[in-house]
Formats: sequence, structure tokens, C-alpha cells
Amino acid sequence: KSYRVAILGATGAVGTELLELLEQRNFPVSDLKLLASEKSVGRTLHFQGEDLPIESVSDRAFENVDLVLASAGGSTSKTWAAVAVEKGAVVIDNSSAFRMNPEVPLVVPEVNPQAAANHKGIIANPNCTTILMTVAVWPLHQKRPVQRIVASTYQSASGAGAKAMAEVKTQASAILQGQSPVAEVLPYPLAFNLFPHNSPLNDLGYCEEEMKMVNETRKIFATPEIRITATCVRVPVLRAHSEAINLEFEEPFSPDEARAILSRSPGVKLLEDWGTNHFPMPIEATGIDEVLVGRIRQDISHPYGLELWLCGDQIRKGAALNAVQIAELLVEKNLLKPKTAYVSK
Ligand code: A2P
Ligand code: 11C
Repeated sequence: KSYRVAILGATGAVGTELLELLEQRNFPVSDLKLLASEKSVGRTLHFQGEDLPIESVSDRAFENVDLVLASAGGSTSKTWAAVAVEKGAVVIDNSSAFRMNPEVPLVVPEVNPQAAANHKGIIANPNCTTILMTVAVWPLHQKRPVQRIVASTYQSASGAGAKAMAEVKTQASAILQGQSPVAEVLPYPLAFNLFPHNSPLNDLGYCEEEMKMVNETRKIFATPEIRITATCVRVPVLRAHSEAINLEFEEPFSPDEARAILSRSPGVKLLEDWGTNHFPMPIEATGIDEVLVGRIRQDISHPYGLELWLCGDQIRKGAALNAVQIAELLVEKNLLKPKTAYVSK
């Protein structure tokens, strides 16, 4: 079996990675449609030895498509996901548009693959910081339930898209030449700087990004009672996010036991060299599939507390790879029907 796939947002940071991953992982694609905004029409992108044209998104674009991988922002997904589903496609959506909709599964394949079975046409891909955190925390939570999570993030420019990544490079070069950095995509200069995540703030002073970590993790773990707080910060790194995670359990959880569990957990790679103070760094996480975890230590302020540090490629496991893994899961579980199956129903 092979599938007719469309990438919505194909020219973006996540879209181009989706294209690469479909090819690298030999996803069974019979036909690939690349969709973006009107202004990208005329461009081509390379896939399996061919230059494929970018098409603008329209009702007709979703005809004869089995699977849509959407990564063109929340408003674009809100406009087009229902159209695609109406035309018979399954949509794996990278935006935040449907994540908290109780009808829509929110899936991290290493954590809650079973949730995908309940899809009604749309499956949501979680926020990048949430994906990376859940991959590392879930195996520990399976052993002893986590009571509280305190997360502090160090998020790369890639989370704000391809244009933000380019802007940081331009800013760095301007600063090195003694000029003032210009911020047009990001709200403030990021090169040689950092700032709290600039998503909209709620009445409690939490930004949307922080609330995504709280609410999405609860949904993925199916534990609405778990206490979570987060502080999200944008840092001048190009494409891998880092997170300092403090976990509180009901009873002691030794670092060695956590290490033993994480060393055999899917999607996790331990990286700890205490002798050389070498722990995960964003440059090491860039371009790889696993979430790098290290610096696992007892929290000296709490007898049942554990500290860990992680880095993960925001574009890959934080977005495109997780989406392709969901697509692979759908294929494996026969939850993605090629077009003919819809017709014959
Ligand atoms: P385009 O390049 O034509 O603007 P990123 O997250 O890296 O900023 O990428 C966003 C992606 O979403 C790009 O592929 C962009 O296409 C696409 N996109 C943005 N707005 C729309 C829209 N209104 N319709 C279709 N695609 C869109
Ligand atoms: C960031 N996590 O790094 C964001 C980007 O809900 O998918 C992705 C926002 C989302 O800024």
C-alpha cells in the first residue's frame, strides 16, 4: 500500500523537514503534493529525485489525498483541516488549533500511541516543548507517578519558524559588524540575547507556550491532576530546544534507577559524562531523532525530587518527526485508509 500525501506549509522550517523525513524513512508515498501560500507558487522542492512544484492551498488541493501533514500555523489549519477531512483525508496537524479539542487525539507515539485509534479525521501533534518533555518523563511516570513537574525551557529560534532562524543569523552578523540588530519576525533581538517566550499572557501571567506544556502534558499522560508549572524562554540557538525539568514523586526515585529506566526508553538517549561535565547540548541534539537526557540528579531541596536536563531537535522530534511517526503508526495499525477504501465504503 502507498498513500497520497500533501504537506501543507511545505516551504516552512517544519514543512521542509517533513519532506526530508518522508524520503529518509521511506514512508510509502505514491503521490506528494506540496502546498504553501500564493507567494511560493512557482518554486519547487526536491523529493525522491524530482523537483515538485509548490501549489497554493485550495479546496481542490485536497482531492485525492489520503494524508495531510499540516504545518502552516493555527489559522491555516483551522481553515483547511475540515476541508481536507471532508474530502476523505486524515490530517496530522502541527498547529495548536485542535490540540485541546476532546474529539482530537494528541499523540506522542512513545507515550500514548493508543490514543491515535480514536481519531475522527484529525490527529494533533503536540507543542515541541511538550513532546520533548513527555518522551523523557513518561517512562519515569510509568514506574512511579509524577506528582509535580517544574519545567524551565531554553527554546531555539526554529520554534518561531524559518524566518526567525534567518533573522537571528542576520542579527548576529550585524552585531559582529558593530551595527544594531533589527527584529522584525521576533519581537526583540535574539542574537546574543534571550527573552521570555512572547506568546500571549493570561490573567495569571503565564504565556501560551507555558500553558501548552501544562495542558497538553496532562492530556497526553491522561492525568488531569498532575501539577505542572513552566517558564519558557527563547534563547539564541538555531534549532534545538533545551529544558531543565524538576520532578516530584510520592516516594524517593534514585538517579541511578531513573538512569537505568531512561537508558532503555524509546526515543531517549542518555548523555552524561560527569568527569568532563559533558551533558546534552543543543548542537548535539540537532539533526538527530532522540531526545538527549542527562544530568540526572537528586533534588537536594526535596527527598522525593529528581532533576534532569534534556535537549531535543525542535524541528525533528519536536515537530516533523513526531508527525511522521504518527503517520507510520496509522499505517501500521491500519488507521489510514488509501483513497479506494473510502470510495468502497
Ligand atoms: P509560504 O512560505 O508560502 O509563506 P514557518 O513556520 O517556517 O514560518 O513556515 C510556515 C509555512 O506555512 C510556510 O510553508 C508558509 O508558506 C505556510 N503558510 C503560511 N501562511 C499560509 C497560508 N495562509 N496558506 C498556506 N500556507 C501558508
Ligand atoms: C516555540 N513551541 O518554540 C513554539 C513553536 O504550538 O506548535 C510552536 C508553537 C506550537 O515558540
